[in-house]
Amino acid sequence: MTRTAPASPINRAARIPTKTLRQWLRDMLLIREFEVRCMQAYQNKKIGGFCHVYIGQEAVAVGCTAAVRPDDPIITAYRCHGHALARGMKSKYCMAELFGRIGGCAKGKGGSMHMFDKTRHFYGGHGIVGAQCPLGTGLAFATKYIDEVIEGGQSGKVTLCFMGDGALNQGSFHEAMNLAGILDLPIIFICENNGYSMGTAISRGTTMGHEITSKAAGYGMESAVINGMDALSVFNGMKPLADRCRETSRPVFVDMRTYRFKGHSMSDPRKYRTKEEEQKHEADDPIDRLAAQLINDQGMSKEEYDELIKDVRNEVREAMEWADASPPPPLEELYTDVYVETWGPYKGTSPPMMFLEEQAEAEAQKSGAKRRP
Ligand SMILES: Cc1ncc(C[n+]2csc(CCOP(=O)(O)OP(=O)(O)O)c2C)c(N)n1
Ligand SMILES: [Mg+2]
Repeated sequence: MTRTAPASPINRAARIPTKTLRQWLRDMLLIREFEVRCMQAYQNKKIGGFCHVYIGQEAVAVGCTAAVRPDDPIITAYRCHGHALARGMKSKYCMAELFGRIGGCAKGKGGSMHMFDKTRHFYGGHGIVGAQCPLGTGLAFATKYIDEVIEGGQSGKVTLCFMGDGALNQGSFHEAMNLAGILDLPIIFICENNGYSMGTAISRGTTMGHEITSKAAGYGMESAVINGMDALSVFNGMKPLADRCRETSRPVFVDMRTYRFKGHSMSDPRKYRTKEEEQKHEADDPIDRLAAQLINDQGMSKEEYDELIKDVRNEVREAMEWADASPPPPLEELYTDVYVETWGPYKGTSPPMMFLEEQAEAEAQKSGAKRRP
């Protein structure tokens, strides 16, 4: 399956500070390195269950996250390591979750498909195709309700709800789109359109697969097509949509054109597409593209680029060592965090180490700042 994504406008990098672009490049390199090591760890049986890597789609999570505020909620499907890292989850907690260890963000009980970081307003990681669409709609409803009804002000947050193109045919997607439209909810549905739902090409499984923004028209919703293989196009396309969504509290749908370089999951022989097709897309690597922009237009040296690569390699190596040293969850954990024990806000039985460590770090920083004259 070969499709053409919209061309990227030439060098709009100038408007974005070099420091920011370099951070995006680091984030994308980190995701790539993380996923490559994750595939190796899976083959070495360090990771069990299902595992879906994000290689090729890095520009989407990084560019979209950069277009919103850190406290705007994000929710996604099961291909979720990249989004968690882009939102700022430390790689060691993400890797420990994949390893099924107690140090993981969900105490090792969620695994690859269930990354979650409430402190960073990252609400998963969901394994059921399309399940996150109504949940994302609920998040948008909650922020609007808090802002307008409880605080008595104006709705001021934007929820990003990512999904794969396979979700387009789920009832939950359409119910969510309808509700978001009728209730004027501040949510952006981002369809990471990589052209395949497992081994089914979009043209074979989805009506109007060549123009999926037509789905939004039925719900009276603004929509856009964005080149997801270019971080700058993602940011420049998403930023005005997010700003407008925040201001007007009207939902948006985005056809984010992208491509996954690897199989659907670790056990996919990719017989449904040709080597030539894969090579064509791999030649349009979003990381190479941003690196070239930084080197050619923003004065980044080859040495600086190599340094970034070295830096993320070290970080992921340390994350793997940390994850490996973390013990498996004790048996009693089987019975916790399953049902609410009492009515009221659910607090969980014991917060994950990630939450406790980061809370302690934040408190130490606060008291350190107070002590300084
Ligand atoms: C309701 C439901 N049906 C079927 C599955 C099995 N399944 C897992 S992933 C997948 C394909 C989803 O493809 P897409 O949404 O395009 O996401 P991508 O893998 O391309 O990121 C299917 C059918 C599931 N998890 N949930
Ligand atoms: Mg897909």
